[in-house]
Amino acid sequence: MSDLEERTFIAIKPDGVQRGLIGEVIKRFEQKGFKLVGMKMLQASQELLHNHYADLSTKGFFPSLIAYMSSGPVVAMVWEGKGVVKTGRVMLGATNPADSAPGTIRGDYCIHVGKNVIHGSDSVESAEQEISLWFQPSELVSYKSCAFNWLYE
Ligand code: DAT
Ligand code: MG
Repeated sequence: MSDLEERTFIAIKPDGVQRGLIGEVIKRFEQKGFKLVGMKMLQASQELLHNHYADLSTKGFFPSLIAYMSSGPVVAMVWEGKGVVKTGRVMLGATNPADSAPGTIRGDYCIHVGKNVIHGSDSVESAEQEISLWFQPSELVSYKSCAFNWLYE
């Protein structure tokens, strides 16, 4: 797979949806130059969230994290492009908004780690796992068959 086809899983959390930040998040990734290859709005099930955050299951904040993530609909997305996993994390900002730089999504739009607006995969491996957890292959598009050349290819 070409490095131009790297993919990451991004999810706008329930607080981001409630605060009207869907368009702002999409705008930032789109204008950066990444390609949207999958998107859906859903109310995440307990099972899905337990799988998604399995590595945090022993943390004290795990129950409140699951309750928060299931408190309303989320927007699940897959974005594609060179370095999208790492750059996506930079665009999100640090996990704790107290440490997130201004100009990042978390730095600009939140103040509490328990309501930090957005999720992004932290490695290529976890991105692949999260994408397969949240999406069926048929829900993702490919730009390969397009009759035009993408700007950066
Ligand atoms: P990230 O979302 O930046 O990958 P993570 O994977 O360590 O961070 O944690 C997942 C989410 O869990 C995070 O976005 C918010 C919540 N969380 C992390 N640490 C927390 C803490 N100390 N208290 C409350 N919630 C926390
Ligand atoms: Mg994480």
